[in-house]
Order: sequence, then structure tokens, then C-alpha cells
Amino acid sequence: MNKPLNVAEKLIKSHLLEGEMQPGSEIGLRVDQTLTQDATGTLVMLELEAMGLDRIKTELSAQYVDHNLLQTDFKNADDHVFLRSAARKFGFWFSNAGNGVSHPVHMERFGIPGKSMVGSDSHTPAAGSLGMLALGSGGLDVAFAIAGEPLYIKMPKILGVKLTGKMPDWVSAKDVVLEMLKIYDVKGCVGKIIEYYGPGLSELSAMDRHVIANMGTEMGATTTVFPSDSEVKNFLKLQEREDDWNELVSDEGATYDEYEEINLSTVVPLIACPSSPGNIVEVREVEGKPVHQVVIGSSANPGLRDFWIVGEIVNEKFVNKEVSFDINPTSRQVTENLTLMSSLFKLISAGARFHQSGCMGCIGMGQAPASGKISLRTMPRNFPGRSGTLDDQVYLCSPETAAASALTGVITDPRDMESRYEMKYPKFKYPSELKINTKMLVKPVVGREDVELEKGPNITSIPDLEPIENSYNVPVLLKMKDNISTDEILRAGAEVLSLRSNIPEISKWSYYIIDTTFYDRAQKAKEEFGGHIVIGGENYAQGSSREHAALAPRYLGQVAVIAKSYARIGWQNLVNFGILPLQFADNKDYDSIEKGDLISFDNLRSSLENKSDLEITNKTKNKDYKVRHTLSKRQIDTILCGGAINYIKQKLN
Ligand code: MIC
Repeated sequence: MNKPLNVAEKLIKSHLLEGEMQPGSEIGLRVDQTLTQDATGTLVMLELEAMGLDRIKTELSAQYVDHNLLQTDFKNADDHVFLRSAARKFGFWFSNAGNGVSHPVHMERFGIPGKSMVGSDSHTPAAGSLGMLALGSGGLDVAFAIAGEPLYIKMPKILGVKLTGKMPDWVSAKDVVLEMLKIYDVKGCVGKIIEYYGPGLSELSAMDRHVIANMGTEMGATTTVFPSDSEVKNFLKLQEREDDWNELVSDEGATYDEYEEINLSTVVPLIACPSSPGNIVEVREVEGKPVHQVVIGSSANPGLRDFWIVGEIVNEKFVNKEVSFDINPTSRQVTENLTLMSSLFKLISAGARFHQSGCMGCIGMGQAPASGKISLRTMPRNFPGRSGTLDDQVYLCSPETAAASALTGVITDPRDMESRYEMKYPKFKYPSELKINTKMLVKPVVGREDVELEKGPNITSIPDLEPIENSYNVPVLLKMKDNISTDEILRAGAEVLSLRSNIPEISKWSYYIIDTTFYDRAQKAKEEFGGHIVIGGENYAQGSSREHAALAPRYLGQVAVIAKSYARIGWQNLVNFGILPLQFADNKDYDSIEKGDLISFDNLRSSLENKSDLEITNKTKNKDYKVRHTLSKRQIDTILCGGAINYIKQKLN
């Protein structure tokens, strides 16, 4: 008899093109849909151009404009024009600036249970809320998928999280995922898919599941999946897409590689303290701290409910005068429905600064908080400096906690609303008919391969990368601690985001948050030694999928990273751009290597081809180290020829 399968296994099995479903071994997956957003999408389009693609080979590919919305000069606007022309040329759906945040819009308009998707955004797993196999990846992986190539990942373990109990009042989906982060921190789910199951699922609407699946990324998970059940059916029906629903549940008797249980009845309001989504405490533990800004929005709390409940809590009151109360609605559709439900009126009357639909402050596109002051956000991450303010104090919480704190001006447990304002917990019900808005979604056009890509002056081609040399003698330019995020490797924020299509310019911001002298030192090391390496701790390059965090350092001559361990997407991006991701064979060696040490690599090419352990020498300390890699044969070939673009070109020739 066949082994009963869980939802994740069913999804993988039905998309498996290469490899065995053995945890840790490389598998190749068929990709049905792709999602790209503007901040990473411009490189994807340039990559498609470099590959000579004429038309998308997926069932559906959608390009969103939701990140780079501030237009302080021509750069972001030029990117939007470029993306529109690329969507026309290659056959993408195009979601115009102002239409909304990619993940919830995709879920509402295009997500289909049972399908696979890869997106150039680390929060793509949000679509797991519908029973999709949705993974975030670097842009190159997405470009390959668009061109019909498999998506390669290491077969993850499946972590089954059983949900039991009933959700208490004033607690919502965000608290559930923060509870998971309390247990797993930012790297506890690396190499795993999180699958939620059990009776507690009925407590969570499809949009609540989106909140939880979205932030599975913050635990390092490969993705998160939920079954496609009656909740998903109801959701698609409301979106007038009931025909796209199909059931996807685990088989009777299905098992998991690892188990966890969350009793929803015991979850309390939680908050992630600066500056990591894994820094979780109960709201009670930090209550009373003065708050300077409260921001509601982003893909981590995108549902109509998440805004409606804030409106209900602040209704007929005015937020504390010290607080900037910022609302970033998810989409035009959400805004229209908020208007029809009078929530918009309630929010604005209570003092809301209402912004356009999009990611906005989540990625430091405006809304940077004042130095050292507390900003409470319903967003997914709070890595150092990501908000645009270098010494930021960003806390992550539920809409309930955010609204309560906006009213009081200090961090407040939302359960206190009952005694302070004699308020009952407002229970959300979807209106019987939702207003559907698709006006800013542009359909793919057929037969427009002759369309010229419109490139403004800030859009430059992807630099050519040289194959890896056989030997190097290069300095260590940085030694970093654990959990370095891509926000620290390549800054977020308005000033830098507009340079996403210009590698020479954006490279000037490499590691800027960690060391403002990095760029100059890297230039010097390139001239003098032909390159450099950096040292990382555990979980190097966690967070966003931005491949700029590999491509920009590579452009500055980065040959290798030696770290204790890597985040999945960050690791894959290094390989894609020809940087060797090495690990210490003995983590004690991390202690004896320092910034400024000269490291030599000999017989690199043949060693890489033949074994996974390499010998390197610290010339400064006169010490040998063993380092290793976990690259597949395909990835070794990729590194040898200088990255994935060269590899694909070679393969095609
Ligand atoms: C993020 O939340 O960090 C981002 C901004 O959406 C990134 C993508 C990017 O850097 O453009 C992500 O999650 O991948």
C-alpha cells in the first residue's frame, strides 16, 4: 500500500521533476506560477533579456509594482515603465503601482490550491495559505522558472504543527506566528516546510493563514503549507473564483518528520522586540514603553479584517497626540471595502495618516521612524536599519496590539481595552458581498515579443562575471556575528531601493549597516589582491530574497563567504552569482580568523570538482583550516563557470 502523504508531500510529489524526496538531497520542481515584484523584478527582467527568452513558459506569471513607490526622481518611475514594457514583451500579468501588495493580491486573484509557485520575494510562501507550494527565491531562480527550467531546492523535512483549542479574544493570527517564532527563533525552521493541521485550523480564515504562512519565512522555513479546505473554498468564493477551488488535504494516517503542537487557547498577545523577528516576549513584559509611531499594513497583516479591527478599536476616539498613526492599505480592493464598511472614516477620524497601497514603511520606503524612538508595526521583520533609520527601535505585533498602543501612546496589551474603554472584542465577519477590484491589473498580451524594453538611464545590464580562478590570496574584509540579514548586507530604504537596477551604484551600499568603509576597502582589495572574502556566523544572509546581497559583493570581488551556516535563499543566491558558500569544518576556527587576515586558496577548481572538503591557509596566522561545501554537482559547475547566467549560456550553447 502507498504511504499516506501529508499536504506538503503531495504538493512536492505532484511537481517533482528530478531527484528523490529524501531530506537534504537536491530536487528539481516544476513551477506553475511565478510572482515578481518591482524591487527584485527589474533584475529578473534583465536576466530574461540576457537569456533571450521570448515568452513565459509558466502557466501564469505576474509582475507587481508594490515596493518602490516613492518617486523622488526618475529612477523608480523609470523602473515601473521598464517593468510594464517587459510584462508586455514576455507575457506577464502586470499589477500597476498603487494596486496593492503582491502576496495578498496574488492570493486573491491568481492563487490556486495544488499549484506551485516561486517568487522573487521571501514572503511568497504566504500563498501556502491556499494549499499552494509557494517558495521565495533569488531572482535568477525565478527567471529560470519563467523560462521553463525546474526550481532546485534541497528536499526539506516536514514539520507538522498541530493546532488545537480556541483563539482567545484580543489574540489573532499574528500572535500565533509570533508564538512559533518564540519557539523556533529565526533559524529553527531552516531546511523545513511547516505544515499546519488539526482541529484548530477551523479558527483561522484563509487570510489568517496568510499571516502565518507569510512569516514562516522569518523562521527560515523553506515554505509553509495549509490544507485547501472549506475555509479556502469560502475565501475563493468571496473573491468570485470558486471554480479555482479544489480540495487538498493530507491522507488519513499521514505522518511528519517532526512535530509541534500549539494550543490556541493559551496564546497571548506577543511582540517581537528590536531588532529581530525572533526576539519575542509577551506584550505585558514591555507594556508602558512610549510609542512614537504605529504602522498598520504590509503582507504580514494584509487582510480586510486586519484594518477593520483597528478601525473598530479606535472608533470614536483619537490616537495619542505623540503617535504618528500610519495606515498602508494592502490594495485598492481592501481600501474600497474599508470605505464601504465605514472603517476608513473611523480610521481617519481617529487620526490616521492614510498612505497609498503598497509595502511602504515595511521596506523603508518612507515612514522612517525618529532616531531611537519606538515604532510598532504589524509588519514581518525588524532587522537593524531596515526602516531607514540606523538606530531604529522597531517592534512587530498584531493589529490589536498596534491599535491599543496607538490610543494609549505606550505599548499596551489589547486585552486592557475591555477595562479602559469598556470595549468588547470586535468580531469580524466578511460582508456578504465583497467589492472586487481588478482595474489596475493588466492582462498579458499575446504576440508582442517585438516590444522594445524601455530602459531609463538608471537601468544597467547585469555585469559579466568571470569564472572562478584556481588560486586566490585574498583578505578577510569583515567578520560578522550570527543571523546577519540581507538588510545588513545590502540596505533597504528609499535611498538604496531606487538603485536596484544599477549594480555598480547599489554595490556602494554593500554591508553599509555593518561597516561604512566596506565599499572602499573592497575596491582596494580588488585592485591589490583580485578580491576578498568575508566571515559569517550562523544563518548568514537570512531575510529577504534580494539577490543584490550576493551580486553586489560579487561585483566588488567577493570570492567566498565562510560561515557557520546559511539561510536557504541567501546561500542559493551566492551560488547563482558564483560566490563560494563555505562552512567551517570545525566551528572553533571561526574564533581564530580575523578581519584583515590574508587567506589563500590553492587548487580550488580541481578541489571543488573532486571533494567537498577544502584546505585553506591563513597566511597571517600561519594556520590551516578545513572548510566544506554542500553544493550539488550542478551547483559546482555553476560556481566554476562564474555563476548561473554563464552556466545556462554554456548549457544552451
Ligand atoms: C522584504 O520583505 O525584505 C522584501 C523587501 O520584500 C524582500 C524583497 C526585496 O528585497 O526586494 C523579500 O522579502 O524578499
